[in-house]
Amino acid sequence: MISKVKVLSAATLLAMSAGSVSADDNRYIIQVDNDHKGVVKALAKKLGGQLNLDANGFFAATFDGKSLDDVKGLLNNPHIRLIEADARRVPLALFNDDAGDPTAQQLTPYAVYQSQADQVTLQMASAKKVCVIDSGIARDNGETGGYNADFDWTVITGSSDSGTGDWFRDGGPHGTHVAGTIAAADNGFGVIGMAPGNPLHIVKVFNASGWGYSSDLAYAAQQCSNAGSEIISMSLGGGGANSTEENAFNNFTANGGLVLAAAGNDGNNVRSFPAGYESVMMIGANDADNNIASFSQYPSNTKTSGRGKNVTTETNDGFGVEVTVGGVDTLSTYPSGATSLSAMTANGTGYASSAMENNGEASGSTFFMGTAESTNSGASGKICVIDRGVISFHDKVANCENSGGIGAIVINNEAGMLYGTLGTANSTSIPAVGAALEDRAALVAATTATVKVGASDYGYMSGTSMATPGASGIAALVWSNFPSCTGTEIRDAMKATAEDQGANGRDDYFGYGIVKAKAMYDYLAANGCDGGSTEPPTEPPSGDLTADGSRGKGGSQLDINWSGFSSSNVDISITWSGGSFNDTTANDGSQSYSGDKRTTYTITVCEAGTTTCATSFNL
Ligand SMILES: [Ca+2]
Ligand SMILES: [Ca+2]
Repeated sequence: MISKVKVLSAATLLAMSAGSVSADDNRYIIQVDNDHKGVVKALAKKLGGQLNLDANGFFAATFDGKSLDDVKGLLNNPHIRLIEADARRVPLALFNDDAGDPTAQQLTPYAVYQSQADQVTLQMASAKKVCVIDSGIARDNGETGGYNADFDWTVITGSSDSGTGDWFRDGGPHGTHVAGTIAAADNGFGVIGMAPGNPLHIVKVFNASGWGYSSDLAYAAQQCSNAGSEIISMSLGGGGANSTEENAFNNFTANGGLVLAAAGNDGNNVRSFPAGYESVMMIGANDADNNIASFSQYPSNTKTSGRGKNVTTETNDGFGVEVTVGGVDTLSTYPSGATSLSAMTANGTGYASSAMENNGEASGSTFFMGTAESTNSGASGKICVIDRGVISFHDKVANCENSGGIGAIVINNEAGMLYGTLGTANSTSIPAVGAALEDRAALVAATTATVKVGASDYGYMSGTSMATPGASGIAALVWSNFPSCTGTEIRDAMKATAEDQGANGRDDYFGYGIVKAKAMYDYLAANGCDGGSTEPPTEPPSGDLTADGSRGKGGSQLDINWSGFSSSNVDISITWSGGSFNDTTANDGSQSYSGDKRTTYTITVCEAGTTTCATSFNL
């Protein structure tokens, strides 16, 4: 079949490098026919424009201090098709954490946006207590005394264990991180949980030096129940089923509760327990780009048991991963000062950064040093803004410091965040952070900046351990709005409304897909606790029509195929985080588009002019 490549319009293509839009940088896109581009460029230059980019059918230019209307007024030329603001893109991922300093502002982790938890309100009067069986929680604040202000301690209870000690002292940061993902308070700083301020019961079954046993979990389930919990969240697991343990979770579920546990982090198809019990909802992890996490275990939902002539196989959703939630580089709470984190602002706006070296905090005017291959007295007393390349990170930061610089920002020279260190022979002492290439223009243009590297109460962890409390928090959040539902009904609603990812339909990696809180809410509001007889609203129509696709040309070409359509044309709809594109084309079975290789697209093919469509798929 002949491959046709349709280039989306220039403006659409630019918009496809998805991400958040920043403040206006006085930079504009001017669409112009190529024959007259030279004339228009000359005009733009004459009127004070600085050319940023020259492309087929358009160019981009900066007009300092000019608004869009100003530029439209200035460039009044018949060969110009369109002038529009050139919005800044930060294509780090489909979903991003808020950038900033969590001691000064509240940061929303990406998984909250990805799962729509920010679109549903927790009803505290009917909140469901979540029992967190983990390594305890850090209640005391080591720095200032008093209680850790990231949590609402009036709604947190716990059970201590003679072997592991007090529930309110952390046995390693794991339990505190997990609890923050569920319920970190909405208090203006730090991070925010999926169900901020939700009641918790903490059962400490392991600590930094050891794991618990099946009997511990069976006993813990009873403690959860006795404390009035209706959800159990377990970011733990291991091999081997155990009937005492399974019975404990069966009972909890039969009494109307909901139990969730991690699929495991070995990146294989082994079934972990307790997640592998039918009564326990197994949670996998996805990343900020809607991809499955490489470590997320993917057991089949078919179980074989018995021997010889008595072999039986049984297929049940409960044996495999049921849904996923963001669990790669999850930002959450740590015990006081137990991790390190960087923060950076430029002209007062927070930008993503990575800690390179040297604890400290610096704030002042900026000085752009290029690649900083030598000292420069202009950097004295200032924050050095430095490009990656030519010499080592260490030597760049040393040249900044030896020039009198007080802090350093090293900007990547390829897409994405710069993660680096200054090496074991580090001789510098000023705080140094890495920055993303996508933020270069803003950082170079900024006149002031702050850089902070230091011990932090907030930091990152990755694992199905991070996805599980995400799912538990979302369950609590949505359930509080429909308190008469059972835990099993909440579990069913979560599956029915998850966003399908990976292979079409339920698959072993994603289960039913990525949890979407608002879709869950809408589904329960429309259909009642039992889901009613109507199809879930987000379930794509299906039939004999099929559509799929692949990526070509280094990932930037979207090759789409379909079959079973009877109309002479088909409607193709392409959506991505922050945009959409529609096209009607001949029903000849294939079509290609160019896109951005870093962006995930959802593609739907329909009979032209109808809502009869093949199941949507992602590229
Ligand atoms: Ca299960
Ligand atoms: Ca799937």
